[in-house]
Amino acid sequence: MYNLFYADGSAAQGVRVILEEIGVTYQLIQSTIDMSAPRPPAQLAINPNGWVPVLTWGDKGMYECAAITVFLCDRHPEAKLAPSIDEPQRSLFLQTLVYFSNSVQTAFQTNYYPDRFVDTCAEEPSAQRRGIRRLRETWKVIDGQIAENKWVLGERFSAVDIYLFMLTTWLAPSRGHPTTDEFPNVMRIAEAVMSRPSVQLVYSDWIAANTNPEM
Ligand SMILES: N[C@@H](CCC(=O)N[C@@H](CS)C(=O)NCC(=O)O)C(=O)O
Repeated sequence: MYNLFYADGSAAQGVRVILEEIGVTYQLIQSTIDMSAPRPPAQLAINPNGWVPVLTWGDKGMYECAAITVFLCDRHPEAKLAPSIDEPQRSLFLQTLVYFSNSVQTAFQTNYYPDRFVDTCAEEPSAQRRGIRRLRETWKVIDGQIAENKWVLGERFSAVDIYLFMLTTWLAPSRGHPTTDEFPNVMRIAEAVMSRPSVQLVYSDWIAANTNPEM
């Protein structure tokens, strides 16, 4: 039994999809990404940074979405969401997850949370613009890496495809972000991931708001 500190629109949604794919019992503990709202004390006890996702099981807990992803995939190998440590695609699995976490997510953060990257309010618009440019740069790298592959790892679906989908939902044209139209290989995988029942459940609100039912 897992507990997931959760907020819609956050990286906790990706972890929730993985829990659904594994088919394990879990409980959502409502948290928030609203910077002016308090976090549950039990969440802060594990992650003093205040962000989600935070996963707990028994008397243990952890944070960092990419680390949680690897942890859950390894703990539930029967779900076949990741190559095992002796399979050849393991290196690309780890490389892409860490790149998502430290490069693509940082580009998002530079745009969404510019105050974390610059010293004064006056510099924030510049950081936000750089974040948008960095989004283009990093998604382009991923698009090139995917090339003609069916999934990020080639023929095999994995948790890194779920992670990719989650990150695409944060692309906000209203903020000047690129759209997935600019990254056709990314878009192809995101659309394939979206048809999975786990994603339809967890992202039902996002899908209703962002897709055209006639398509
Ligand atoms: N590196 C962390 C970043 C998590 C993160 O930025 N979470 C955002 C939502 S996607 C959040 O909780 N923001 C509110 C806050 O930072 O207080 C991870 O990948 O888990």
